[in-house]
Amino acid sequence: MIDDVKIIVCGGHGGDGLASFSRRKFIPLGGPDGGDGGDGGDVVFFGDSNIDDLSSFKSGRVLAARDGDNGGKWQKHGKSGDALVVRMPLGTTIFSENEWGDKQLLADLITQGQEVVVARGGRGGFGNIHFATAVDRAPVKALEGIAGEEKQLFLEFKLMSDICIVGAPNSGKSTLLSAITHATPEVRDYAFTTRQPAKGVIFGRKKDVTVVEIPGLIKDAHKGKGLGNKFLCHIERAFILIYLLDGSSPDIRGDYQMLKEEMSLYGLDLSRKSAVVVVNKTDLSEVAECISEIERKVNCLEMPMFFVSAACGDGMEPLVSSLLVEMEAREQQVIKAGASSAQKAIFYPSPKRKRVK
Ligand SMILES: Nc1nc2c(ncn2[C@@H]2O[C@H](COP(=O)(O)OP(=O)(O)OP(=O)(O)O)[C@@H](O)[C@H]2O)c(=O)[nH]1
Ligand SMILES: [Mg+2]
Repeated sequence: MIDDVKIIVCGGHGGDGLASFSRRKFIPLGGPDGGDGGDGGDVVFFGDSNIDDLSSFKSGRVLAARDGDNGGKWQKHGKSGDALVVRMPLGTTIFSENEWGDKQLLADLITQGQEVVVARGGRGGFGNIHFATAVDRAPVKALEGIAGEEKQLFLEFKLMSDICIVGAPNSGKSTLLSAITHATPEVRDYAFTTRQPAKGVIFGRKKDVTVVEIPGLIKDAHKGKGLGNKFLCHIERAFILIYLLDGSSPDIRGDYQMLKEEMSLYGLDLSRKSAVVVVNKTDLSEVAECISEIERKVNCLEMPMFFVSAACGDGMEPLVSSLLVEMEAREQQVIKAGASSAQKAIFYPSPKRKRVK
């Protein structure tokens, strides 16, 4: 999965206006008839949920829209250049980058069908018919088209998910993902089977909920150990975090602390996320016998804790319904927040223009 890429976008060049004079039979002194150039096309990014990531974009690639055609005789307006519409995965943040590497946020593509113009096409030039005056009836002046905008863009992709599963390697993240969604990630009994984020969907009563598993985290992932911590960026957009712990681990408390530490070292803002702790592999007798001991060791007072066996499907029902209830509550909050921000909308009337007598 490619998470970031640099590309160049160029709006189309505006077509040139034409300086020409009417030379029709039986119309003497026909006057100027040069048409305007067509406008250059825009480069437009379109949010599309069918695109998975940025892997179809090569770094340094140039995306250019069509130029406008030049104006023609007989006041013919040049054809405007077609816009270049580029389909982007949802979750793409678009930054413009200057030559010193400073980035400026342009837009966040998060909804299906969202369109953002990232480079405007240049205007077409005027033909000489615009310059005819009472004094100068035969102007030879026509304007050239203007160049389209050219920008270097930095695109950053973070998965759009509602729930994200984090855990140590082999804790059963993929097994849990396949138990609660229709996804079929690879499950093996060795570490780092999952090397890229895997996605699944819980078909909810009102709304579908997207669940993502990110590759396993180990101590010092922030220093590049294991697969590193770069996948943590995909947690940023999730509403609920599942800390998945392997109940049969010799140091379950250490595993939990490690996950929390790696996330805080990455600098994630977890304050606005809900979290649950899920202890897996309760089908093993050594886990089933120590449930209260595990509860005491992990001691995650502030979070609900679930005991499940992802492989056998035990404990899935309460976990999934609690996740769906939490998601519905989140939805309501978002709707309320949207309504209150709409109430607070400030209307700035444009100042009245004074009439000059
Ligand atoms: N006994 C038991 N084994 C489980 C359970 N869930 C997963 N496993 C086993 O644990 C091993 C790892 O499972 P995965 O689902 O691949 O674990 P993961 O966390 O996705 O691992 P990575 O992708 O390598 O980080 C496999 O051998 C699974 O069969 C469970 O509930 N009970
Ligand atoms: Mg896995």
